[in-house]
Order: sequence, then C-alpha cells, then structure tokens
Amino acid sequence: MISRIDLRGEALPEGPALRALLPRADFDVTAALEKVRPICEDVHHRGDAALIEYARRFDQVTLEQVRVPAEALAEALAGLTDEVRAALEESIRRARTVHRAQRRTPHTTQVVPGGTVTEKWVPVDRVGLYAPGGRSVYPSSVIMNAVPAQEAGVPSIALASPPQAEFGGLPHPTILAACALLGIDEVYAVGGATAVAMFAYGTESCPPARMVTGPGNIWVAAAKRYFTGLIGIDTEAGPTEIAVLADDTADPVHVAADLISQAEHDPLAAAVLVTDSDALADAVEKELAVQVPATRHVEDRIAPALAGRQSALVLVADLEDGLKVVDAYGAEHLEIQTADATAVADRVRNAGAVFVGPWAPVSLGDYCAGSNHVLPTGGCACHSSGLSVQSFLRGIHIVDYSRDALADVAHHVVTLAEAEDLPAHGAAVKARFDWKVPQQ
Ligand code: HSO
Ligand code: ZN
Repeated sequence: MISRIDLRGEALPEGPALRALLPRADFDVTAALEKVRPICEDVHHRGDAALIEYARRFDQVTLEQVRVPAEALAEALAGLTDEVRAALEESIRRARTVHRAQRRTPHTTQVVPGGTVTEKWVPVDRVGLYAPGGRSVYPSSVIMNAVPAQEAGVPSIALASPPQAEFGGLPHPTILAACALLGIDEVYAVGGATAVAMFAYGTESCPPARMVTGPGNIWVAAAKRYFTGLIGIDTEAGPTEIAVLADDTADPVHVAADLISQAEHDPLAAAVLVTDSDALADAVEKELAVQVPATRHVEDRIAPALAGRQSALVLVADLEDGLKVVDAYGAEHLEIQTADATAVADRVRNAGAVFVGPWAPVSLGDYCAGSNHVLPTGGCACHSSGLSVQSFLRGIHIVDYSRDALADVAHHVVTLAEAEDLPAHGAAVKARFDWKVPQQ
C-alpha cells in the first residue's frame, strides 16, 4: 500500500542528490499556464460577461450577477449549527491571538548623527481571497487567509469562491457563513483561474486587488503564476504534505492516523514517515492497513495518496540522518514524534510548520492551534514561509539625512558612483554642495 525507501546503506548524499531520493508528487504548473492564459485574457477584455460565461461552462450555473447579495451571507450564517459556529469562532479567536502578535511596529535606526532610516509597515490596499469549492470546501481556509489580512490592517478584503449548482449558484453556504463570521461582506461567486483574473484585472462588479491569496487547484496555481509581477500572491499551493520524523517511542496508531489525515485531502497528497526504527515502520504499516479501510474517503483519495510515488516510509540509520532527510524534503507539515521532541524540533531548518510531540497533530494546526495552515508545499519551505500578517505588509524605508550627515558621506557616494560608471549619481550629491559637476 505504501512504499519503503531504505537510506541506511552508505552515507547520505547531500543537497539535490538527497532530494532526488525522496518522494514528491508531480504538479506541473507550467503546462497548466498555457491553458489559463486565454481565460485570464478573456476576463480582462470582457469582464463580468466572461465570468458569467465561464460559470456556465465550468460550474454549470447560470449567474445573473457575480456579487453575492448580503442576504445570502446572513442566511448562511443563520443556517450554521451551533457546534460548527462555536468551532469556527474558536478557530478565529485562536488565529487572531497568534496573528495579532505578528503585527509590526515602525523602527527607526540612527545610522549617524543626523541620519536615520525608519522602516514603516503599510498593509496592501486591497486583497482578494480565494476559497475553493468542490472537493475542498474549507471554511477553515477562509479563516486562515482572512485573519492575517485583517490583523495586518488591509482596508479592503474581498473573497471569491465557485458558484455551486446545488446551492442556487451561490458559493457553498459554510464558506459564506465563515465570511459572515469574519465580517467579510464583499463576496463573489467566481471560481478557479477566472477568480484570480477578476481580482488581478478588475471587472465592472469587482475593483482590482493588489494581491490574491488562498489555496486552489492547479488552475488557480497557474493563474497566480500568470499574474505574478502584476499582483502579489501568497504561494502556488500544491498538494498537501505531511512528514513525520519518529523514533521507537512514537505511537504507531497516532503516526498512522496523522499520515492518513493529510492523505485525506487529495489523491496527490503526500504522507512520508522518516524513522530509524524498523519496528515502528512495520507497526505503522500494519496500522495503516487497519485504519485506512475505516475512513470515508478511501477509494478516491486516501488509498491513491498513500500508494502514490509521493508517499513512503523512509528508513534512516539514526535521527541525525532523519533530520537531514526532513530538511532536504522541506515538508509543508512536519511532525516530530521522538524522545525529546522539543530539542529535535529546534534543529529543523526546513518546514512550513513543525508539530512537536505526541499532542500536536497536524489537524490541530489545520483548525484550532492558532497557527496558520496556508503553508509552502513542494519543497518551497526551503525558501518561503506560510501566510502571516507579514505577507500582507510592505516595509517602506524612510531615509532622512541632514545636510551635515550627507556632507559627511558624500565622497563615498561619489566614489561608488564613479566606480559603477554612473557619474550622474555622484553629480546629484555634488550639486548640493557646489561641487563642480563634470560636463561631458
Ligand atoms: N491541511 C490543509 C488545510 C486544511 N485542512 C483545511 C483541513 N482543512 C493544508 O495545510
Ligand atoms: Zn488538512
């Protein structure tokens, strides 16, 4: 059901050679890019009419307008059960606690007497959030995108989610209810690449946004790549991944349950156990055989995800090698289930989020830890972070020098300008001090 990779033979290779030995799903955004390009350009030229046409074609829904009326949001909120409402509210509360602490304050550095550089933090003016439909109706993802944007102080936040035929052409009611709980009242029934294009270019109904965040399928990822440079994006969000670094102190029942929990997202989801214990690997494999058939999404997602080339039980000589392996992999989610898990977790360099010890399963982080669940996938954790308040802020340097402070450093500026063959740069400083500006 799940393959094994044994890395206990010779010394572990380094860098790309080690990465090449580790499993990973194919997620070819480049190929999808060619297909989304004409759709995005059509939205650019025809605006709402194109959105309505694509809703008919892709979602089998005839829309009269793309904006979701306020009454639909109120109705969706009223339709939530008390339990779901309380759980969403708790998730929002915890996410707010963590993200509020990420707010940035301006900082002024006195470089020299009379010369300061201040870094101030300014939120993006307007953000478009995307919430997928279909198999992935996740109100929790609405929370994970909206809360950091709100805590960053983004003044205008809109959300798009695909229209659903079974809900009269509106997005899924739990998505609408989550928006209502979060105070987001600008919602569009627009899905996939067309939603990203709507936010990037703007249409008659929807003013353009400066940034688009939120998970989605390969078409959403491709549209985000298409618009990179025109707008800000979070990440391209590939299939979910969980890696577990465990030794023989780990409970195989928990490890198997956690691997299955993320395999539940997608047939391309990755579940990887890295362990120095044959006994644990055997026990986890047995547990998978017991637990998988008892889950709801066996055939369509969990079984193919675990059997796919992206998932594996990886055997290593010791935890030192285990750390090298998980760092080379750079998982979206990494659980550490070892003796002294805190010390081991402390040494991890590459992961979207780290879950320490037996009481911090990834699904806690998916919903209610307070941490963000929009995290880098596909090895991007080696260079990028998950969504946070910082994602929605721009740091602007404010340079303030007095005459004396500029005079003091002027000769260095002029020298460097000459060294770069940019004499006009130097002249801009000389002009302020009656230096002779060279005429050429
Ligand atoms: N594990 C997913 C997020 C999610 N889980 C949403 C449940 N709902 C990617 O981090
Ligand atoms: Zn999840």
